[in-house]
Amino acid sequence: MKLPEKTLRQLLFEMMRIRQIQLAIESRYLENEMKTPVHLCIGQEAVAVGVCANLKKYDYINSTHRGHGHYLAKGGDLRALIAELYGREAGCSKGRGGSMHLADTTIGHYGSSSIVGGGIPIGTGMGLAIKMQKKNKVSVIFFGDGAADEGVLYESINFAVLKKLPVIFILENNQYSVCSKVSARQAGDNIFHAMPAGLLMTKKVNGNNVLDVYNASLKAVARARTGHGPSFIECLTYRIRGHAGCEVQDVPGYRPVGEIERWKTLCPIAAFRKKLLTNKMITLNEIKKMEKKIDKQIEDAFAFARTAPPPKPETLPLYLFRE
Ligand SMILES: Cc1ncc(C[n+]2csc(CCOP(=O)(O)OP(=O)(O)O)c2C)c(N)n1
Ligand SMILES: [Mg+2]
Repeated sequence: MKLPEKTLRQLLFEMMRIRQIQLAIESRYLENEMKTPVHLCIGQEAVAVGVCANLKKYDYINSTHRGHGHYLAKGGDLRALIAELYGREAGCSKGRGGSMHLADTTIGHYGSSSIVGGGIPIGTGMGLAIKMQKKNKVSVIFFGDGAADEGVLYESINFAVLKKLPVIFILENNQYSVCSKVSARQAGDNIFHAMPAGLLMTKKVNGNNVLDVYNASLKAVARARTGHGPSFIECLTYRIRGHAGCEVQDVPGYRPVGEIERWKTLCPIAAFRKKLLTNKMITLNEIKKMEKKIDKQIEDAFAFARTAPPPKPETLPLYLFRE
């Protein structure tokens, strides 16, 4: 399938934007002004971008602790993201959530969770709500390979298949759960093989190829919107940084020598950029302009967040669940 040049350039722009924002967060993280753990998605940008490019604003997503990319790709406001990291009232979760608890229901982002696998049953339930309300929406759930170790995934898949729900399960397999390699936790190389064959669309794609992710999720979205039920897409990718924090905070010794360097050569952005340049769909000058535009947005967002007021102490009891 041939995509319009505009769409291809947009995919590149979105991935570059997420990368530059991650790097900017990382470079300021040791100042210790952001009072939140951060889980960077450097190297995994193609998954968020390839999937969300097929979604409408009114579609739902549920995200994870490593969720900056999902939030931005779904159209989340950058100022509100950075303000959230700085614990400001203007943050997308009013400064109470931090990096792992981003949410903005106005763009269909129904939250990210520090509970691994936490978004899976929620997003499945949202699929049930869509079906019962006869809405033309889809519910996308992003989760990691660590969440695929949990029973809740298989219960939710069963329920989604049984009820033919418009749910799309996006497994972002970056091959590690903290320091534990996927091969030490899963019986086979392919987690998607564990899905009930023939009962839902299952696919494994190169999660570092934005077009592969885009094409697979395009099909999944079309199936979900036409009442054909759930899909499961395993996106193989790699976490370039440590589990949490910035590069210097990575724990040494749990990854084989050379593995990070090898995956750096498979960077989803560099590969796609090269493809567009080779096919004369973009020029280097245009890419430079994109970078500058993003840098400006980043400067603006950090300046905004740093000077924005924190929540007032007397408002602390607000937004808590009470019976
Ligand atoms: C239910 C639960 N179990 C364990 C943890 C501790 N924990 C936090 S992040 C993480 C790794 C999750 O790995 P994965 O789902 O692959 O996501 P990734 O960090 O690779 O993006 C674990 C085990 C948790 N937060 N919640
Ligand atoms: Mg993982």
